[in-house]
Amino acid sequence: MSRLVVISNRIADPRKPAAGGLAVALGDALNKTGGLWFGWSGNIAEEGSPGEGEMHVRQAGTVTLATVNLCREDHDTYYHGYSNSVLWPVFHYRLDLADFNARYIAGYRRVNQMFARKLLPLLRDDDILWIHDYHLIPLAAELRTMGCRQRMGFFLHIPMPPPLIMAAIPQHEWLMRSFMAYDLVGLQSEADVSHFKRYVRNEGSAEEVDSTRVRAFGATVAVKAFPIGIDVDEFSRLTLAPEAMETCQGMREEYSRRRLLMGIDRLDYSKGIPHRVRAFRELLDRYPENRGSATLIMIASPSRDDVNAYGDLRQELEGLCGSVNGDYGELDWMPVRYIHRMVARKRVPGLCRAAAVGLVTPLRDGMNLVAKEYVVAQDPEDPGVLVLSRFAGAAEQLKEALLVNPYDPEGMANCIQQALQMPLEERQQRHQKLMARIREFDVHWWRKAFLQALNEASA
Ligand code: GDG
Repeated sequence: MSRLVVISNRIADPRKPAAGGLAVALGDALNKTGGLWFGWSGNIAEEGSPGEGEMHVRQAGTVTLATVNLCREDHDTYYHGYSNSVLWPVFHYRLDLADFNARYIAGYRRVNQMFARKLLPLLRDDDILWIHDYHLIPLAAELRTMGCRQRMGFFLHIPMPPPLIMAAIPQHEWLMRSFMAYDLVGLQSEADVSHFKRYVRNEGSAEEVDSTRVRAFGATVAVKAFPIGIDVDEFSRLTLAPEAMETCQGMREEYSRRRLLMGIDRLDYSKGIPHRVRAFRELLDRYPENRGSATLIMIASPSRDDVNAYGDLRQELEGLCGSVNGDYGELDWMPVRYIHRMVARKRVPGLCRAAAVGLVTPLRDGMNLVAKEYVVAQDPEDPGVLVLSRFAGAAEQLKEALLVNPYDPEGMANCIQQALQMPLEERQQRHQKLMARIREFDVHWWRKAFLQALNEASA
């Protein structure tokens, strides 16, 4: 069996419980092949020079973890700059938030070249490389230039934008050509696949070789949707563990006279958090029977605080929550509970289970794992209702959720009202169907399907 090499911006020790579903799934695959995981250490070396990072290699069971430090300039341009101030906003359709600073692309290329240089001596001839996410799009092309002939697959965790949005990035053609150095490009949804194919058709005169492979810019690549899943068994276990049960019980007691609605996200402008508060306000306005009862718990964990757009978002959200509480709150009822802190992973399923409505309303999202976690955490006898944005990749799979348009506060308020009033039998039926699909397409399915397609693509 070939050795698996995973490359991602950040790595996690797959043996640690805090690692999360993705790290565990990748860890399982790496363990089977005695694999290598390569990425940034998370450390910034204040003394280092651009394009030069010290590498550390250590063993975690059968898996080798290799990490590279970044100097301040590389961190600011590659990570904060091009990855999070160009690719993240544009791929989420937020051209207004993109900062096309010329320093950023130089840093992005420099770090990808450095990663390729550091990784190359660690590789064996029959390794299979699986590269993750928008930070590392050109890595395969850099490795190929250095003579690397191993099989290489790429998975994009965020959405692929339509061609005309992609074209706003000054280096769009270079970026899209970089994808062609892979044997397989995996995307989250069919919509993403169609955007990719439209781009290469329009800009690269692509020919379709078969249903998955396209030939463009002088190369052939397989492009396919692999909607990422969660580790259903692990999340179910977490849901029934004492910490989650206590959290759920505690919430139910504290809010015994209320109906709970819940949202949990990283505080990111793609997640539509202010839109959710506006829709909740609309709910209280249109359906006054919810006043004194409906309570929105919003956990928005801190994220990328030092990028400007995130500070603005935080202020907007604080203002919105304050105004709903000020306008509608009573001495014994606070409509919105907003928590800008990370909640312990063990408590997340308990929060989900206590909520009658799960609000997952991103403006654009590659997949959104919270939608799947919310469903898995429910009591099948008395499940809550998932209200899901049609702009989340998850909406392609989770048709039995109530699908909403987060830009339409009235429509969203009507859907939330429908969720709050949904009869038990309908809730159970929807939950059963959602659960079956989430279970079938879990994170292990995702990993196996991708690796099998990569084997086939490069056969
Ligand atoms: C990218 C893509 C795609 C959130 N707050 C807390 C917390 N979380 C956990 C959730 C969930 C995870 O973080 C978030 O996953 P998402 O999928 O929603 O979002 P991104 O971080 O944006 O991830 C996304 C994903 O990659 C995978 O491909 O689905 O579209 O953007 O697991 O539960 N966990 C804890 N405390 C919190 O406060 N412990």
